[in-house]
Amino acid sequence: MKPAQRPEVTAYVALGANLGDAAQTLRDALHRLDHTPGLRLIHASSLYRTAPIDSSGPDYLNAVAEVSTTLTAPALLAALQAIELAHGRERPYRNAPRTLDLDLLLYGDARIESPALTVPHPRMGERAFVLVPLAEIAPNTVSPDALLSVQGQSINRI
Ligand code: PH2
Ligand code: MG
Ligand code: MG
Repeated sequence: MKPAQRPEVTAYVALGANLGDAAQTLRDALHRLDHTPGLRLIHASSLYRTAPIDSSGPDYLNAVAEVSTTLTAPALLAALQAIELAHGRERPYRNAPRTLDLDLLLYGDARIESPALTVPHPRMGERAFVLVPLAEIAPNTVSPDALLSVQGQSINRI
């Protein structure tokens, strides 16, 4: 008998990088997302150059991807971490500069609070580098008030 097919869920993933060739890294990560079993890339935002927030090092490049997935949220998180590792991600300390960061922002309308994963992402509402690219591809998920509240943060579409 065929295993039961899980329903497709629309999820949003934030991409960030500020070490190495960040633009190439983000493009490669989008390609890997689309080639992960159980995952399809639906939309990718533009790339944005952003000043580090609570972090150090060079400016970041950030983007957001919409994916459609039959993976559970923990399996999607594991797939994101595998792509980070493939790009040589190290975690010497919190918010350290990084070759690649992939954060799960939204997973359908799920609310998840486990030791490994909180969805919606707890800090997404405070960060222009998440809200602006998310609003580009999924305007209904971001309120005008939220966008106004991050207006002072430096972000430029490239
Ligand atoms: N990620 C962080 C902390 N600070 N700042 C910018 N501009 N872009 C990021 O992706 C970023 C950050 C933690 O993941
Ligand atoms: Mg992050
Ligand atoms: Mg992360």
